[in-house]
Amino acid sequence: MTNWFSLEGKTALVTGASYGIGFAIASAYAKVGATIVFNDLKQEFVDKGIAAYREAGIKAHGYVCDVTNEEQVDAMVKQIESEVGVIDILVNNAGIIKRIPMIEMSAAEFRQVIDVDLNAPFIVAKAVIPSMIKKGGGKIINICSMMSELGRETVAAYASAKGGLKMLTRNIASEYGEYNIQCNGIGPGYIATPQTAPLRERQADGSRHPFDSFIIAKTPAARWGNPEDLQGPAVFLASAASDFVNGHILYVDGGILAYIGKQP
Ligand code: NAP
Ligand code: GCO
Repeated sequence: MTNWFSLEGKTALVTGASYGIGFAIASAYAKVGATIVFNDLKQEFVDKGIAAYREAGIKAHGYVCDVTNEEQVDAMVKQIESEVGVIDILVNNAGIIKRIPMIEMSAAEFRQVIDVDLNAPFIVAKAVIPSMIKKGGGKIINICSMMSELGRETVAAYASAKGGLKMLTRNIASEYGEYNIQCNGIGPGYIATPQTAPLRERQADGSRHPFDSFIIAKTPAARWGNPEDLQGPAVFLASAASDFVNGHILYVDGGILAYIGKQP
């Protein structure tokens, strides 16, 4: 019986994976046989990440790289190819958010979010695709968002980037599908990580943050997601099980996008 979900012999680069969603996805890949490579902005975080992977029994390769910097990305990919091997699986996970009302947001702040959340996935995918073509194929998984489909107050830049990332995903699928490259997205719902910590902080009186209560009412699963909830879908999209899935955004959201929300 073919093990559809094995990543034995594959090298996976997960960007921004010292912790959070990226760490969970990379850890799952290691459990099904992949060699793990990740990057972060600072050596301190790379070192912490390597230690965290080691604690989980995983030997990870870590590199310092700002994914918005094309020169650094090209150099990192070349270094990975010579030190570890050709990248078979790319997860464009690194991302930032700035929650600022649009008319109070500077153009520089808007550009910074677009740079990390949209330009960088383009830069990194562009760097890895040529070797994937030479090798006969590969998998690219872009971490999209509920905001690839929905807007909300204060996240104009983030939603614009994640909406663009959905279409970049579809375009890479369209342009490189003939080279046996599958490019898909994962659209996580609201996941408990450092990025969403401000939305879950307890109030002074110990009560739930209003947004915390809102998300629970909007989610059929009636809970926030955990990074581990994304591991199975991420393995599916990185494995042979999804070789005919291309240009698809897989929403892992507990049902938010299907649900009008619980009556108050
Ligand atoms: P997180 O906890 O904020 O972690 C983001 C990671 O990206 C950090 O390791 C960060 O490194 C790294 N990073 C940021 N800018 C970078 C750059 N220029 N170069 C290299 N690395 C960079 O975020 P998360 O919650 O795990 O989210 C991961 C991805 O999932 C993001 O794309 C996010 O938009 C998306 N997402 C999150 C949720 C959620 O509810 N949490 C839901 C949907 C989608 P530093 O630590 O050095 O800053
Ligand atoms: C926010 C949250 C969301 C999540 C995620 C939802 O401020 O609304 O940060 O954007 O991070 O993207 O899918």
